[in-house]
Amino acid sequence: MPKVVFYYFPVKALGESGRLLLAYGGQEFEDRRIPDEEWPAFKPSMPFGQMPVLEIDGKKYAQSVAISRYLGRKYGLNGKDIEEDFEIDQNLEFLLDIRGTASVVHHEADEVVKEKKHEDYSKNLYPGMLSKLDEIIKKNNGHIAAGKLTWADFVFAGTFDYLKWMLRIPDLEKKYPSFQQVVDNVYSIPKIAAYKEKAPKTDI
Ligand SMILES: N[C@@H](CCC(=O)N[C@@H](CS)C(=O)NCC(=O)O)C(=O)O
Repeated sequence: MPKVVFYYFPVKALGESGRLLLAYGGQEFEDRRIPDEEWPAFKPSMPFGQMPVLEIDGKKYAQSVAISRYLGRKYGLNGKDIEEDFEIDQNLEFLLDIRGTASVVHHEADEVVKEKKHEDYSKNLYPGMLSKLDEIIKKNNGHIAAGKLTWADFVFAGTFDYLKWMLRIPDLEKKYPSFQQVVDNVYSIPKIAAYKEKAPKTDI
């Protein structure tokens, strides 16, 4: 059995999909949740000076989506051919576009500009993007792509609370019940339910 360590901050955010996929694969791992005050000591040892980082027998794997794609392939959660793999990547990229847009607003240093942008995007941008995502998920029977469970569903489920927080829409799943379906499809898997039960509870 390889020695596996998963390094991230004590939140779900960009790290949870990796943790969920390891749990899905039945892979035991050390869940290293590094508190902010300890981070400076770890930062230089990480491939991009950031987390999440997956370590397998001393080899480090970085970038959250690359880690999820890798684990997805390992555990048979990828597409059946390059067409399905493309669809998974394509639809996931769109989810990342939504989060990335909200993240730019979230990290805006000027509070006045930030609030103006948030108001503008909430009215003119997010509804169209979220409706499109809703349409995609409905077409895929409660999944991100390929009409079946794939690693992209784990990325969605693992980052969902973070996405809601970034968008400042705490009841997002009430507006788009299809989003909750993706989350439920992942969290109802027995190994994932068992992981959730013992994992630390965090807001995002
Ligand atoms: N593209 C990277 C982004 C990783 C990232 O932004 N990590 C943040 C936490 S969510 C981080 O490590 N921040 C600490 C730092 O940059 O020093 C990924 O998806 O893994």
